[in-house]
Amino acid sequence: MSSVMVNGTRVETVRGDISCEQVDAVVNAANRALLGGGGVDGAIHRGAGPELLAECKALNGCDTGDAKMTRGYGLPAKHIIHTVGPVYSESGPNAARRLASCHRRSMEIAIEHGLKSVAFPAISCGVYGYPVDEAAHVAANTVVEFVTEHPGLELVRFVLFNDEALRAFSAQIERAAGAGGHTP
Ligand code: AR6
Repeated sequence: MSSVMVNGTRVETVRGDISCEQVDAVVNAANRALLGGGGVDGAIHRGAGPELLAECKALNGCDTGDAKMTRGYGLPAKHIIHTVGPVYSESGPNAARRLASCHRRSMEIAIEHGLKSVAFPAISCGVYGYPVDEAAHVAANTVVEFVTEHPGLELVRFVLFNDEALRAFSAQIERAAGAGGHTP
């Protein structure tokens, strides 16, 4: 677990199930169809209920690296920002750029809608096969850079499912915050 302040935004890591997070928006690690799946996507659809699938059907899918928002329905979170991470083995040199784009687009949408708190899972680190240390490096750099340039978010929380991911994301956030952030 770690917590740093960067330009007025708290950036933190916790261990847990993202579908239980009480924040303005949880980010879903979805696929391009946006019609549900396993892992984070399964937990979010189960928690939100069938109305979520109905809203997702009207979105006409989502490109890799982009994001689209829905209501949270039965989740404690008010909104869900669905993003599509890269499949690591298919993305070659584009993997990091696409993963960074997922994080950036999700935070842009949150700010556009006046949201203050966003929770991310370890996008692409499950079925999509992104090595967790590499993904943590990209996610931490992208979030720290984004909040340094865009004030408005009060909280960006990474919700990790296991100790390996928690350790990797905590270390990378502390490193990325480095000169810019401070530990309270
Ligand atoms: N809360 C937080 N983290 C979780 C949870 C949870 N409830 N469940 C799993 N994780 P994944 P991806 C962790 O596979 O790699 C789906 O079928 C998990 O341990 O959910 O982006 C979609 O429909 C891993 O570290 O997402 C897509 O088809 C991380 O979250 C595809 O999988 C991401 O694992 C997306 O694959």
